[in-house]
Amino acid sequence: MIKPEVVADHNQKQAPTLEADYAALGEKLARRGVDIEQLTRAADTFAVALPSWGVGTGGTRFARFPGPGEPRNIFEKLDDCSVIHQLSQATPTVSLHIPWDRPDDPKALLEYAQARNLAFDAMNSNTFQDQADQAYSYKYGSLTHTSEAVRQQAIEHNVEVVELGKKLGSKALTVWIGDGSNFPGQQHFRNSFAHYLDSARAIYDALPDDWNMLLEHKMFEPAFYSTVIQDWGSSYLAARETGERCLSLVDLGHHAPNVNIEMIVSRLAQFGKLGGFHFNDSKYGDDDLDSGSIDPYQLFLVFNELVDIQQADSAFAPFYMLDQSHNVTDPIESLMYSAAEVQRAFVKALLVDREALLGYQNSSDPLMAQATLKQAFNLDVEPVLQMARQRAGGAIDPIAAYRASEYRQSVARDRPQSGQSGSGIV
Ligand code: PSV
Ligand code: MN
Ligand code: MN
Repeated sequence: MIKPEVVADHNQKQAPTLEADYAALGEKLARRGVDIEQLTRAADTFAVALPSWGVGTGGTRFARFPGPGEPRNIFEKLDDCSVIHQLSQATPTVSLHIPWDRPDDPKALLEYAQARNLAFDAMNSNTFQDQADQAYSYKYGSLTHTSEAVRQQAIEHNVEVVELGKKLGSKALTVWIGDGSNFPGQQHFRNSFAHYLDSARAIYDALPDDWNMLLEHKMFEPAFYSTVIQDWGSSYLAARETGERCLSLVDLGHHAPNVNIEMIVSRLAQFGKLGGFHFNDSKYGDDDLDSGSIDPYQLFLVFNELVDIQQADSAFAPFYMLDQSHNVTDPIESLMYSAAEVQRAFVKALLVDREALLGYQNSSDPLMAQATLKQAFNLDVEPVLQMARQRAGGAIDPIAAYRASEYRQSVARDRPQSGQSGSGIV
């Protein structure tokens, strides 16, 4: 972790400006009847999981350009995650991907994480790649393959991931499969979905009572003609058929351009089936860009729905994770930046005057309805985020503190540059 003196020194230099900005924003909010202290406390409750694979440099299907000091194993990934949480104070958990992160000794891994103030979030299974020593290939599918033996192998992998997650204190399994087809006629749509339902049920049966199973849909890629779980409709149907604790997970990059994702959020939640999120941003497809980097207003509109649901149902607590791929930035910086962007969208959504909004909706005043949303979105809540971080022991400006710490340069001395790590094209 970064030396506490480095963070303290950074905060001390930034504190006078923050105090002034916080006081000014407090006055402004007070005029709107909002208590800034309450808002800062709410900001402090926000948490989003880190993807273990996100701390390595990703790549495209054309190339990967490894950065200095990339983590070589899950322990070094946790070291980087702990720095992100130390400075951002918004990322207390890590989501593992198996087999990429399979530990030899789960107990040792848990202790290592705990010593760094980290816990484990949802576990991710992987049947979109062949693994060393497996009997059958997933080239033509996994949980939906025409062969029962291949399906069984994929089911058993998921069950193994659940068993591992139990030892690590996780409470959810996220299932994303790449199964689909590249040519019309290649796959029987009904049969493959029926296989999916059977496989999902078999996995669900192995789930502990206090676990959730999260089904992640994605429109295309790696399959370019049809994908078995391609949209929220297929995801919803599968979750509904599988069981009560089986829910849909929305990855922001997994939809067709211009799709109204906030409305999907609302629909799934209305029927009790919204279980989780993968945050990122995109311009064309599953670009896995940093959250809020392309369309922060969409992120805000998604949180506007989430906050609306949360206020109606206090038990609503979806699993949140960042799912990004960093090709040209330092992954630690990108993840800290993204965590703050998602937190910012959450805080702004809390500022929406819901009573006024409902009034404008009921009186058919579209201009004022959208102006009510914009009033919250346009407010700069940076001092609230900074104050929440500082009070929790993090850095007022995480990127500046990280650069001042020279953490990257220091780990680069111990970790030789490699072309191996990173998740590649997914
Ligand atoms: C697939 O595109 C995905 O969004 C799934 O969540 C995978 O687990 C992840 O990306 C791998 O990077
Ligand atoms: Mn995802
Ligand atoms: Mn994705």
